[in-house]
Amino acid sequence: MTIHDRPEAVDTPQSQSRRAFLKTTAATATAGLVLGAGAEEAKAFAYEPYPTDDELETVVTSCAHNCGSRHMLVAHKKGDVIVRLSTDNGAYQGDAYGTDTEEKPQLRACLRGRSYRLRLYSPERLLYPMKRVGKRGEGKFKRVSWDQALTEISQRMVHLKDTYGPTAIVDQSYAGASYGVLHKSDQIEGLLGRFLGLFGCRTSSWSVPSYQGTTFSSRTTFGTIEDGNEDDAFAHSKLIIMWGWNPAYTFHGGNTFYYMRMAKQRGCKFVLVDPQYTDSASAYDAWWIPIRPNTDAAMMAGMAYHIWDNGWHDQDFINRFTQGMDPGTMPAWAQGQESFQDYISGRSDGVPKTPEWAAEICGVSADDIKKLAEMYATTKPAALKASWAPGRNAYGEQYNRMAAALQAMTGNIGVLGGCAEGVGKAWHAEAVAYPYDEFSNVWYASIKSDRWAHIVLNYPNVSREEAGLWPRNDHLDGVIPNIRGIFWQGSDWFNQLTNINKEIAAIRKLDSYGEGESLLVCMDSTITPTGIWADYLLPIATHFERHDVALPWYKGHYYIHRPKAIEPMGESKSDFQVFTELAYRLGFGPAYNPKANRDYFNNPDWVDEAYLVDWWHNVQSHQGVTWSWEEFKKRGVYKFVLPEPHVAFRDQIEHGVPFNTPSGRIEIFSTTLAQTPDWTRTQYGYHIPAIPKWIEPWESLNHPLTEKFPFHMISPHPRWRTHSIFNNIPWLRETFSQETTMNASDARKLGIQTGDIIEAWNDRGKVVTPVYVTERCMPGVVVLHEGAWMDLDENGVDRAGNPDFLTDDNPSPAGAFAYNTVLCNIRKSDMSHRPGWDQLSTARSHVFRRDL
Ligand SMILES: Nc1nc2c(c(=O)[nH]1)N[C@H]1C(S)=C(S)[C@@H](COP(=O)(O)OP(=O)(O)OC[C@H]3O[C@@H](n4cnc5c(=O)[nH]c(N)nc54)[C@H](O)[C@@H]3O)O[C@H]1N2
Ligand SMILES: Nc1nc2c(c(=O)[nH]1)N[C@H]1C(S)=C(S)[C@@H](COP(=O)(O)OP(=O)(O)OC[C@H]3O[C@@H](n4cnc5c(=O)[nH]c(N)nc54)[C@H](O)[C@@H]3O)O[C@H]1N2
Ligand code: SF4
Ligand SMILES: [Mo]
Repeated sequence: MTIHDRPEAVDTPQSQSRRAFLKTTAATATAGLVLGAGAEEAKAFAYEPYPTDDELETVVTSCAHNCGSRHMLVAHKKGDVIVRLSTDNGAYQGDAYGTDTEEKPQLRACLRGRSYRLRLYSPERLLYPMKRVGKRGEGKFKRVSWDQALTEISQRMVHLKDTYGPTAIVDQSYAGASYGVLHKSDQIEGLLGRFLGLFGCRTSSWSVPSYQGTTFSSRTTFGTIEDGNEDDAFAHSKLIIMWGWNPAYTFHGGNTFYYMRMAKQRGCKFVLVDPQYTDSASAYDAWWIPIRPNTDAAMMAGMAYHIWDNGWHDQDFINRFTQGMDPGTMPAWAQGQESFQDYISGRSDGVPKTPEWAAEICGVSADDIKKLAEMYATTKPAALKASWAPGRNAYGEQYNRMAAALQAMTGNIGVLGGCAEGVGKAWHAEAVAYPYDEFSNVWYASIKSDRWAHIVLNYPNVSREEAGLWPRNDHLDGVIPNIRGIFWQGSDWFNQLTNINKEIAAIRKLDSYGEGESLLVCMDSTITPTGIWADYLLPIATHFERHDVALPWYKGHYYIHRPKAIEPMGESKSDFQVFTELAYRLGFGPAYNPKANRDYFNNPDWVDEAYLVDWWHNVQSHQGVTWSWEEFKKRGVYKFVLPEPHVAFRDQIEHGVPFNTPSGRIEIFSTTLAQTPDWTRTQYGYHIPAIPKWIEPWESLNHPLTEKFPFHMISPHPRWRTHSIFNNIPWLRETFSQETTMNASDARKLGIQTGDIIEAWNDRGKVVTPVYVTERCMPGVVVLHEGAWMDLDENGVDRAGNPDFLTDDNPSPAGAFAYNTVLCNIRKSDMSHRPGWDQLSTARSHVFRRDL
């Protein structure tokens, strides 16, 4: 039985207010018939659900999660209930209402942020600790006390560590609670890593799903991931190439779109290189160049060829700042080795990477490749913004390195209006209020994040390169972890990593070890698809219910105060409270949370405040902030005003400061890669060439496998969700739905029309969705957004349409997650799509609201 066909409606706050609404509207209608007599009733309707501002208390805070930005939310509350959310209107920093300038723009929330109240009070909200009573994945839980949950978890942890060693428990914290300074869930700086490290049992997860290939490229080429400009720099570009970038959907900064519009008004031209025509392209009237997914590095190689062929490159820049762009910039120790130009011209391998050569691979005509190359090389300054999605691919690192080579050969680095972005982290925020010390990133094994299931399934017959095992200098080097436990904190990774069916098989293997020999813990504010697979669910207070400071996401120069806007709902606690209490039970409480005592579990406020005050003092001394902590708390947001737009590598280019690479130059030819003798001894495991190269991915539209699976599926990030967060929000689901986008000619061949239900499948899994037929997606490509809450039927088909049932966990050499390297087939289906969450988990809070 599904939620939707329950005989009695479930009593949620929404349904209660709806009933109240219906009652009062009925009363109003009657009152309207007998004028005057029903005035009392009508008044009740006018005031009840919508209290006026004078009756409400206003609290400035920020939105949260791993969404591409960080905006202000203003909570208007009555008592302890948030009844309305609004956002920055220019007034909250003490400026006049409406202030919104190029130098100090408003931090206005998007549709997700504005609907946050529905997440806060959703029926999926976790209010009590829960313990699994059914099979893993079945979704059956019962309420237990905190004491019982933490006692059982700590006992099991000790047993697993004692029996299976210091690598038995995997840390799968992720970015759900990043971008706060105190209550963090990051892989390295997070609260879980320090907790498990001090406990002495931790396998960490080292690769980042977002952009591991890009990180590798940025670090290799520039020696840093801080290769980004602040958003306002875009307003100075004459040409912006959105390469696999859709800022109308996937934010990479809070005001990117605003500054790009400013560029447009000043005459900037826009290009989109993407298999789909996006809303960003339509907003800026961009020239759309549809490209076969995964073939970007080939197209870029063709552009490099054409730029050299016509002498449009910036030789002076190349000579002064790069290593290995051409034979003349090869280091003395590598004379005679292959430079980038040797490769592009074909001198080294006999294959000139001409636009014609590239056209065969990427499906873009040689003429268009030439035209774009000319535009990019001859328009100054030009921003080639090579986003992460095309790098979220097999050999994705090659695409990002190739983009960096183009940015460098045209001299667009360190220049206002240019762009060196790979990862694109810009202004440097003071990120950690909580102790970040020798205990913060202790691990006994570190694996590529999405290989945990492969390791469990094949243990102990797993090679270090299959696991992506990070090298160590002690007896644990090369030891494959015997994984027996997982902590999910701030992550819905079971739903978000690659190849979910393989993860499910891994859970079944853990089951086979017997009750008590494995442990799955999920800490979250809502019941999630991952939580469904856990043994214990620990309810976590949201950022409205604990004290913190919000950080900008990659771009932006401001801090937003996050007071405790309301008391924690139900029995929820912050992650920090839970880990501290567990640490006390395991014997290292004071070391874990040095400012606290054990009372922290019940009274966290003064400790949190003490950490935040220390952090603010740091900010004051490092960043020239003049406000006191009290002033910051009063005003709610501190916006820095920079003397000029922040442009990455300006100092290197204008003042000769060396790049942070071994040679001090932009390394197109990488010193480190050229000098790596044995790749199997690195975390990467496989050979990576010293210069960027086109390498055929293991699945693409050029592959013979298209006989069986003729469509290439890409899975971008949705506008109406932050990954999986907000999937359960009715308002947002009304604006967009989970659907597969496909080209009209493909649909015609398959007899499919918009609104039909289709199934998409490959050897790894099958999903069901409605279809949207359009010319905005190129033939052969289908688009399905990531983050749908999986919903398996009895045959193992995902009726919700989560693309990670089709993705592959194969490791790309530099660690890129190959989310967009997927072939599949499509057909019309008579199975139903289940966009909501049909599976009734007994951990959903409304079950308890009703029963208690
Ligand atoms: N097919 C496909 N899959 C993808 C991608 C893709 O492009 N295609 N993209 C990948 C990328 S780039 C990413 S970053 C990942 C994201 O993967 P995840 O990080 O797993 O995704 P989220 O849905 O953001 O999950 C974060 C979870 O943290 C919880 N949370 C939020 N705040 C807190 C808190 O304070 N404490 C605790 N304990 N929990 C909290 C949220 O409720 C949510 O369940 O997805 C990846 N998956
Ligand atoms: N609304 C929203 N914003 C977000 C997030 C979110 O979940 N929701 N997540 C945030 C996070 S954690 C991340 S990592 C970033 C991700 O940011 P991005 O990686 O930039 O975003 P995506 O949405 O994955 O993809 C952007 C575009 O790349 C195209 N694309 C896909 N594959 C290819 C390819 O092979 N070649 C080319 N040329 N184009 C391709 C897609 O069609 C899409 O239009 O977004 C952040 N912003
Ligand atoms: S972009 Fe992110 S921080 Fe901003 S309002 Fe939307 S969800 Fe919230
Ligand atoms: Mo990401």
